[in-house]
Amino acid sequence: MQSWSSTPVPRVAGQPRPLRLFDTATGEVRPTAPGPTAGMYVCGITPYDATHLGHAATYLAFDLVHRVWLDNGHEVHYVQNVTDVDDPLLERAARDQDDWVVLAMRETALFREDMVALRVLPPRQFIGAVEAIPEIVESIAKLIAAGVAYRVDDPEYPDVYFDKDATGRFGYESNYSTETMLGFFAERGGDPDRAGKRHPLDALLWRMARPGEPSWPSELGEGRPGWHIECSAIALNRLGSGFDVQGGGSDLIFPHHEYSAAHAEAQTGEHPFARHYVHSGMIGLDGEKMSKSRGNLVFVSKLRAEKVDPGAIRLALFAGHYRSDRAYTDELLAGAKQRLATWRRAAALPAAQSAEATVARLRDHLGDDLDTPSALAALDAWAAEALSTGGTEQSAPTLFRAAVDSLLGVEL
Ligand code: 5CA
Ligand code: ZN
Repeated sequence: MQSWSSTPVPRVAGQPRPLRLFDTATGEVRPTAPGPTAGMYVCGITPYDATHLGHAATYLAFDLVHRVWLDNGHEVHYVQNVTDVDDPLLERAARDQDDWVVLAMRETALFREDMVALRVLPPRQFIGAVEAIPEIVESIAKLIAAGVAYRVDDPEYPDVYFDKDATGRFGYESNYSTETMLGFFAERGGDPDRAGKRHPLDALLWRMARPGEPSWPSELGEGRPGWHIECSAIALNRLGSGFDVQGGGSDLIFPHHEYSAAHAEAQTGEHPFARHYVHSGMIGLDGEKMSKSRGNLVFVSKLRAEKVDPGAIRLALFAGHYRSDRAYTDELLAGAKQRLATWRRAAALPAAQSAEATVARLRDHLGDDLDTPSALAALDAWAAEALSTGGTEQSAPTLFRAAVDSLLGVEL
């Protein structure tokens, strides 16, 4: 698929700081240690509705990872998928008597526009599930050949499933108990009660064609892919085993990222699939997780139509830590607009006190598991002083502006 256009990222004077991130698998903040090229895969949208602020928060968190790595002189090989065929998309299309292909294309196009407006740096490869079907089929065939995938005993629909114990490490990514896994599996697209499975937690790899459902011919028989194998194959084929960051919202910790990793590791025999599993918290509205199924959504496109500055949307979402579940409120956005206006006034001054120590603090905070609340506070302090006592350094407002642009993606 076509990715989206990039905005330039200015170089910022001073010393970059390496990036440490919380890893779900080990439960600790650890240094990322990319080579010259850092590899990142972030799970993309299922395009049946517009991008809401929860999605935006997740892509903005990983945009900061991207930017901090760039600041450290790494190239970034960023890959993102689009789940452009899956049950929720087909269900929405059926409900609205819409063509699922057209629905997916329309919402993906809107997503790209939202990402450009929010100045999210684009993935190098933006890959749809449909276009990846041949490579997904190849992955599934390898799992069958390795004896870790099997067909359910159903003559009508002999779907292919994955033996969750294939690697002997199942559970290492989420660290959840079997009971917790079973709960999330049922809640998040799994089918614990499917007759003929060897274990309730075995996951679907290939669904044989059903009447009225889209399907593709393949060596596995006419059908369509399961969800986890999609991201597993797309990531593995572009980034290889042991890439730096596998990312997404915390609702993907289980089952999605556990199985994506297990599918890949069972094929390659290599561990780990990703060196860090990084998860952003859930954005809520009115006390509940913002989600398409609940319908309690604030869309990025709606805020854009209301002429809300995308910089204010970024700052509203950066006001809380990326890992914390947090609420979106009108007050949060109002506060972000005010902060943006103050920073703009400070950046427009002809001269100010030095910004070097502030930029160092910004880098320190971002390097420390993307601590944006502390980073924003440091920038607030500089702006307040610049606007009150000020200073005579003419390059200071320019340095401040470049650092906010490059590291936070906010244009002043
Ligand atoms: N297509 C799959 C991933 S392969 C999917 O989960 N799509 S999605 O459209 O439901 O979500 C897209 C991304 O936004 C995922 O990373 C998901 O974890 C994240 N996300 C969804 N809802 C929220 C929310 N309320 N807050 C923060 N992130 C969210
Ligand atoms: Zn995914």
